[in-house]
Amino acid sequence: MINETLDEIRKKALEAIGQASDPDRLNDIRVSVLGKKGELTGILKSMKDVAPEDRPRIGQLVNDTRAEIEKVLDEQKQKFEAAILDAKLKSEAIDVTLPSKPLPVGHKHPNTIALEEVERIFIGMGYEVVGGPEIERDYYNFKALNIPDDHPARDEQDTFYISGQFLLRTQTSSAQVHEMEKGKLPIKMISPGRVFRADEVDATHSPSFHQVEGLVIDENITFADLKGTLAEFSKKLFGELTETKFRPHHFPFTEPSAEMDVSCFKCGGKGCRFCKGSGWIEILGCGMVHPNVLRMSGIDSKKYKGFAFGVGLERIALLKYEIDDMRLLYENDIRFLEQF
Ligand code: 2U9
Repeated sequence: MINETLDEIRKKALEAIGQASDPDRLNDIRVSVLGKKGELTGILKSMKDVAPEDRPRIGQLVNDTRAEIEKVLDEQKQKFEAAILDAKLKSEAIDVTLPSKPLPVGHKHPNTIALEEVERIFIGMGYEVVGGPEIERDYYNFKALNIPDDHPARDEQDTFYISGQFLLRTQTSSAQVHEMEKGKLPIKMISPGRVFRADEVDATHSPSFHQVEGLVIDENITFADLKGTLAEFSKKLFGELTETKFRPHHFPFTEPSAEMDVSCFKCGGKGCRFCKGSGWIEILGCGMVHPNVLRMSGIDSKKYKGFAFGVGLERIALLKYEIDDMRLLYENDIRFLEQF
């Protein structure tokens, strides 16, 4: 009788194990068959009804059945665990031979693109790129550049004064004065950098913008060197067909001084909306370095001559990329910057 019941329990348990679809179900079977209140445990409890001489044999039978069910349960559990591990490994597998996902790459600011272009052109002509401090002494920003104490450019409205003799430079010429003071000649340099002027913000003005200034000092430098250099620069920047025109002007630090126009690179000089019908576009200021400027930095103005020029970097960027409002260059709207 017990034999048959045991056989029944064994068959039922093995069948249930064979049909179990996950480890939880296996656990339920373990509890219902082998647990404290399980079917097999129930048999052990009813051993008291078995004749004493039969007990060892029945006991052995129960233990064998238990061992067999446990063994099948364990095997099945291991199969499930192996399958789960296998699925996990498959889902986490990385194919290292796949090409990488493209990472979003930033864009250069139009000012940076324009600066790199200008630097490339002058480096190609043998110029050195020299930086300088944005906070300057009054002397380097004004006096050494032949801008006397009562000159309108010193007006509080134009210059951010810090304290005492210190101010935010209004032009990068100050960096060139430092270079001249070193006493190493000849000089052939450009000095790009940020400058500051107490201007209201509008489409063409900002209290902080960038300049690239150039300075060449050597024996026998003439206005022809200046014209040739800047004509070549213009062709490289705006195209080989670009023509240049010099108009007389005045700067305290150069004598004679001029402003340079380039033929409109949109219409080729015929006149269009871009050049406001004139065929010319104003690009930069320039001139022969004033003898006072050379002398103040300890350079023999009889022996040495120089030419200098200054260009607004934002102006170049606005023209080259046909941007009609300078404020766009400072807002750093990614949708704007992505176009360049
Ligand atoms: C030294 C001597 C002379 C630099 C020069 C200009 C003319 C000029 C403007 C361009 C647009 C300023 O940014 S802007 O508003 N600059 O017109 N700059 S000559 O002359 C120098 C520089 C250094 C020692």
